Amino acid sequence: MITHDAVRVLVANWDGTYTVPSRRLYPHQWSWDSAFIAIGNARWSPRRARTELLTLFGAQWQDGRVPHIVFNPAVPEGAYFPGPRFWGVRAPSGVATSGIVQPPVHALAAWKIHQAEPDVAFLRRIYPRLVAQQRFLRGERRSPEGLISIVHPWESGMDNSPAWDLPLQAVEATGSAGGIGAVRRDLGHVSAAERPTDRDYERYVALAAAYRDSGYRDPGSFQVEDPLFNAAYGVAESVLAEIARVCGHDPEPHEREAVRVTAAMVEHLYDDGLFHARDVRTGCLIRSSSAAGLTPLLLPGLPREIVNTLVGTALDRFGLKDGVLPSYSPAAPGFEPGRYWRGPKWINLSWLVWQGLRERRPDLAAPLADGMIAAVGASGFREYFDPITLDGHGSRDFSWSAALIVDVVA
Ligand code: 2M8
Repeated sequence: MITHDAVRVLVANWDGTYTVPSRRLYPHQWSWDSAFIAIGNARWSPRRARTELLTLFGAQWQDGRVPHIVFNPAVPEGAYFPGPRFWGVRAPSGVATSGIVQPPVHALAAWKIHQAEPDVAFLRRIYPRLVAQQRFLRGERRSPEGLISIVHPWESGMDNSPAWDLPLQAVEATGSAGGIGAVRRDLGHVSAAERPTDRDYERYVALAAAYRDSGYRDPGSFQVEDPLFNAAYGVAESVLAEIARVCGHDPEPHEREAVRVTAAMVEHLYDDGLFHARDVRTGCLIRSSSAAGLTPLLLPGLPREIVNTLVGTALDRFGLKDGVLPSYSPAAPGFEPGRYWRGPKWINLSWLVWQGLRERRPDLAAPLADGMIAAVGASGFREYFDPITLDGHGSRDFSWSAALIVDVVA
C-alpha cells in the first residue's frame, strides 16, 4: 500500500523525461533529487530511472559539471527564485541551468538501476559522463589536502545546516536587504518558520551572484570541505570501479581514488566520533553536530574502528536505535526540529546512513528503515519531519521521500 501511494506521487511529479522534486516549490529538475528519485524508480520502472539520469546528464557542461538545477523552459521565470535569468547560463545542449553542483550520488544511482535491471548499454552511455563529473570536481575543487570543496551552501544539499553559520559570517550580503523577502518564492508555499531566514537567503544570493560573475570559476568567500559531499564523491569512485569492470574499462584508477579520498577524510575531517566540515579559507574544522558527519559510513573502505565510533555517536546523539536520525543532533545548541536542515528528519539522509549500515550493522539498519516508514506513515510524503513528533513540514508529495521509501520496502 505504501509503495502504491509512493508510486502515485512519483507519477504525478513526472514531467515526461524527469521528475520534479515537488510540483509547486521546486518546479524544475534538481541534480541529487534526480539520483534519489532514480533509485526508487528503478524498483518499478528501470526505464524511467534511466531516462531520469540521462536527462540530467544531457545538461552536463563541457567542463564536466552537472548543474544543480536544469530549468524547464515551459515554467515561468517567476515560479522559482533564483531562476534561469539569474544564473544566465546554458548547457551545450541549449537548456538553461544553474552553475553550481550538488553531492555526486549519481554513480550510486546508476549502479542501483543496473542492479534492478541489468543494462550494459545504459552503463556504457552513462559511465563517461559520470567520469567527467568526478574529473570536474577533482580538477576545479580539490584542495591541497586532497578533498573536494563546495563553494555554496546549496552545493551541500543541506542549505541552512548550522555547520554553515560560521563560514557564512565571512560572506557579505549585498544590498538586497529588505528586498529579498519580495523575490523569495518559497515563502509563498511554506511557512517562514520552516525555511532559511531572509539573512541566509541574502548571503546565498550574494554568493551565487559572485560565482556567476566570475564565470563560475572563482570559489569566492565560501569554500568548505563537506563530509557528505566527499563521502558521495568517494562512493562514486568505488561504484565507478564496478561499472568500469562491467563495461570493460580499467577499475583500478577508481579503486585507488576511493582509497585516497577515504584516507584524506579520516585524516582531515574526522574528530571525536564524527566527521566535520573544514573551512578551506581558515584551515579550521567546523565542529558541529550535523548528520552529514555520519554519511561517510557509506564508504566501503572506512576503517572498522571509525565505523564503530560513528555508530556509537549515531546511537548516543542521533537516536539511531529508535530510528530517529535528525539532520542535526537534538543534544546540540542550534537544533530546530521544524526548520529545514537544522534538525528535521529527512528521508534521503536516513537512506544514506541506512545504506552505510545495511551490511555492517543490519540490527541498526532495520530500526532506521522502520523510522523512515513511520514518518511517512504518520504524515505522508512530506519534504521533512519533526524527528520527535513526526509532524510533516515543507512541501507535500515530495519526490525523494516517496522514491526512497519504495527502495526501502522493496
Ligand atoms: C533545497 O534546495 C533548494 C536550492 O537548491 C532550495 O531551497 O530552493 C534543498 O533541500 C536541496 O537539497 C534540494 O535538492 C532542493 C530540491 O529538493 O531543495
